[in-house]
Amino acid sequence: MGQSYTNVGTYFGSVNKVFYEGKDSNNPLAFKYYNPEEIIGNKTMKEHLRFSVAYWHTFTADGTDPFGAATMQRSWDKYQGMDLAKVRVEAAFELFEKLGVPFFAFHDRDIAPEGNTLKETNENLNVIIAMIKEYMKTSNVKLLWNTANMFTHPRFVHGAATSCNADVFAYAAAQVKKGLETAKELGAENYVFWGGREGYETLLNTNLKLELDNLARFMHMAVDYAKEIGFTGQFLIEPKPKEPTTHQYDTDAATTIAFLKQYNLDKYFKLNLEANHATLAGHTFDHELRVARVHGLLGSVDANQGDPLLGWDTDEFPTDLYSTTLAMYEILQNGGLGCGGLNFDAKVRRGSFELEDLVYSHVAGMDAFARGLKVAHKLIEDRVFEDVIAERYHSFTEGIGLDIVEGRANFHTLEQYALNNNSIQNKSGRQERLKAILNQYILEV
Ligand code: XUL
Ligand code: CO
Repeated sequence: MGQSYTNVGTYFGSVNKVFYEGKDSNNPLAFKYYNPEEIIGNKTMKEHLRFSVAYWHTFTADGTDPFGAATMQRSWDKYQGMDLAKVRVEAAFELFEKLGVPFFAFHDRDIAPEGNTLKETNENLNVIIAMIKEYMKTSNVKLLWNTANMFTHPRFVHGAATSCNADVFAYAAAQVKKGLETAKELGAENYVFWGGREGYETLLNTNLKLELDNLARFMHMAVDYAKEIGFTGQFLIEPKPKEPTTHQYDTDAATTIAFLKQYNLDKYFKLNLEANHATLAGHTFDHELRVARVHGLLGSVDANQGDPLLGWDTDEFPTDLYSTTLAMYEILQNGGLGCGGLNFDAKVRRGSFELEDLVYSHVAGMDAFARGLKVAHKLIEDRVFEDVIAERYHSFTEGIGLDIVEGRANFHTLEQYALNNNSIQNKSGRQERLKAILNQYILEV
């Protein structure tokens, strides 16, 4: 095990391992709904939910915002550079263990600082990757995914794979090459692309066609290199409509699916869908999950929520039971997330600066999804919406509807039918009634 900088196991001070105590517990450091071994349907809660801690928000972020300085108080604050990077690994594995989460996720630059050259940067990474690998041997925690941060450094000012500068494209390729080697080395279950700066500000200086073609070329190169080194994890792409660029190329699930299909990438990629990105795109989270699901491309989830009063990506911990229930409904209908998981791409608020808040926030998110899982499972078991939907589309199971569905109808036959049919009758969609039933389930299951 790597060098210990303080006493391993004490970064979170008095916080002990978090256990399930049930809904009547007053213990803020206990799960009220997440009972990892409880069987729901055919799997345990732990297997269904596949929780992951995001390294960047939890161990790297300091609470800086566009208006103010860092606020976070962290027991690893006093270190710098590579020492800080090493201490963060120790703190990270302590928290994973205390929360009992099976996964974590990181960007390359979260775990190790950049050096003066790419070579130095990769050497820094190698040290930390080796340390993480040692820790993974003695813990039950696996890497859900890693990714490359190609948005923070000024070299990415015009993008990475969609930069107007071929030197930047080459640098980004080298960075993802290293990322895939890291994924292979640490046994990552997925590799994520979030197009941080892959978009544009104005068409007045942008060759949109070349940028999209280059983005696809870049992803094909990644797929080829993964094959070459034998990395068999799932490739994921994470849609987001705006922020940091005005027009992000991977705006939402539908746009991203069209891109993947246009460039023959859909057999290699699935989607990693984030709740706050969905709402920024003007969609609900469950809409994005449904769109990906019906295309067979639902891969993984960045579990968080936005603030409806703010128009930016606040990455709050998910506590909205409506959203977690409807998300779990889509995930269960998808037959689970396969090798994906629920990654808390979420940060404590700037005012929640104490170390314990990192634990409270994860407990809140895990409980909200556990409850969502239970409610969604019961809704499906009772066929609450399935029967309503089957009845609503009944007209497509017989007569002219069946002809349409089975490809026997055309504009001639349909015109003939319409001319002879003088009594179109619609039925109520019963939206409010259904929402009341959903409330009953959320409150009573
Ligand atoms: C940014 C975001 C990223 C990705 C990984 O909004 O969600 O953290 O999840 O790069
Ligand atoms: Co995300």
